[in-house]
Amino acid sequence: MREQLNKIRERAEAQLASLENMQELEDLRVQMLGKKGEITSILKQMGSLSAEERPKMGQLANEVRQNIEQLIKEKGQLLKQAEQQARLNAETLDVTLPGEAHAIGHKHPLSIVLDEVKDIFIGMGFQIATGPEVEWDYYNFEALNLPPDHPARDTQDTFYITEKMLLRTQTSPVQIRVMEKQAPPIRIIAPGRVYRSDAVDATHSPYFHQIEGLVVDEGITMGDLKGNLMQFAKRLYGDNTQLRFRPHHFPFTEPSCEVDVTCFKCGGKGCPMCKGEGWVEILGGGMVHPKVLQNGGVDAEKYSGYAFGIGLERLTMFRFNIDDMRLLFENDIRFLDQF
Ligand code: 2NL
Repeated sequence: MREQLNKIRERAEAQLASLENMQELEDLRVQMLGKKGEITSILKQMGSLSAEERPKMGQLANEVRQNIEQLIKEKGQLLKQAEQQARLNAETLDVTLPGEAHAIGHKHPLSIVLDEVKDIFIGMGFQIATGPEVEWDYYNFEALNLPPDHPARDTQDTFYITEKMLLRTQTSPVQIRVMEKQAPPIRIIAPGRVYRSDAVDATHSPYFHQIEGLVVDEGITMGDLKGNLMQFAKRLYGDNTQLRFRPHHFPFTEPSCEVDVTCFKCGGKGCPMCKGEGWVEILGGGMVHPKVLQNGGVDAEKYSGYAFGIGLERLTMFRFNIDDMRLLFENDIRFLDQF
């Protein structure tokens, strides 16, 4: 029995030396020390020993068991360390490698200029109003005093959905809707996309953006229009900017005007940008026609108002020196990355 025990110990030592992982180690533990293990089966034979031999064998068996337990524990620690080291080697991270560059988007030039325009008008007490792009003929034309035979109403110029429904050609319908809902004082700008049946070229597109403004209150005059727009132009183009008002005609304003700013390229001396004029046109406006006020439910005896319309594409092209409007809609990343 002594010999058997020593053999077991030797075999355990030999197997431990060639073990390679925790699972094999656990298998060995069960085989040696488990309930049906080799040590246990030796202990079961103890009954056949003499009373003298029994405690000696018992002691030896315990020694061998403790010995093997100790060896398994040590081997276990070694294996654990080796496994950890192997994991560390496999998961090595080179922090000096260049990172993956993520391109972050940025505002479209139209949005850059629109946000600036909004900021300026918000600073003067205006609110931003929006409305549907698919509009009733009533809000787009009729309420704005556009007679049935007006050229803008021609199917050649406007995208009709049905006889009474169309893609808005201006953002004025938003302002009619605001007048219907809200009593004066009204101070709003209505920015948004509008549609005209135009062929694409360097200065035309079937869709573009308008920023319309509307102020309605008691005692509003052309002086308010001039003062507010002067303030706007100076904020947008600098304090030296001057405005020139030219008489014009719109069906929805009376009197009406077109407004030029001193050419920001040459400062007014005359250059190719302003075609030698020293001035470039940036907007149209005027005093809201009394019929239009009434169509919006506003008492034209008590209140008066001014309105204006600005083309966002034109403003943006001036601002960034862009000579072809198509660039603003083609979404060529080589162009957009410059802003
Ligand atoms: C342009 C400039 C303009 C308006 C828009 C307007 C809106 C209401 C009442 C009266 Cl609700 N007018 N908008 C006025 C003048 C000019 O846009 O060149 N349009 C063709």
